Amino acid sequence: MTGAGRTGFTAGIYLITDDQLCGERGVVETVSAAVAGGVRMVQIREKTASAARFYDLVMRTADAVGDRATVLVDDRVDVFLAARAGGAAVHGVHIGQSDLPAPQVRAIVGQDALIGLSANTAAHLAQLHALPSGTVDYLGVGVIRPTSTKPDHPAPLGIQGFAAIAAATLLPCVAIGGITPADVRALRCAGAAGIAVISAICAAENPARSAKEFLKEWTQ
Ligand code: TZP
Ligand code: MG
Repeated sequence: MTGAGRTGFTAGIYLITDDQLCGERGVVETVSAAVAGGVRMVQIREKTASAARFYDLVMRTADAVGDRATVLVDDRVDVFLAARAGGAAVHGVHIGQSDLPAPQVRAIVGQDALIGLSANTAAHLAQLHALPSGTVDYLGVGVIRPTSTKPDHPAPLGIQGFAAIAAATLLPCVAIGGITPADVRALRCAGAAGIAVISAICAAENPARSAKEFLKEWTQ
């Protein structure tokens, strides 16, 4: 997975970073530990950092991850492109419904970058299915349960709501929002291609152990 290739979506445990929740340990060390514990996709998410700080964090995190996991940048297509231009092994971007439209993002990042899109309604799926195939590589679908990590989150879907979305698209669906290891098997049965978590790993005393707990439920 090293270098700038559209490596494809990797199923399994997907970590999204939060600088505050990582605390003094920091994002890079938390990501490293989580990847050692079995995380295979990492999304670097910074809602308040300057472009310069975000870029620096992406460079350092991608360097620490190496070829052990897929690395994505949240929202900021410019930061992703800059990191690639800087030689980092970053694989793509994750965008939301209020970010740049997916076709425009595809035009900017090129055919060899992964694009993930947040989607949680039938209307989102209808819009997506009207796009040329290959515009988007996977969906982030949630929230599953209420979560304080994203205070403005939409109404929780629960496992059944997630299953309905996953059944209505051929794209891989990553479940997100308020997920603990206890939910993992049910989500997998509901069609999840991945499990995205922030607080359960970033705020854990031992992120490697937490990642292993998620992975154990995923692989059982
Ligand atoms: N998008 C939907 S829920 C969420 C994001 C970024 C936060 C998920 O965090 P947690 O701590 O795993 O509930
Ligand atoms: Mg976003």
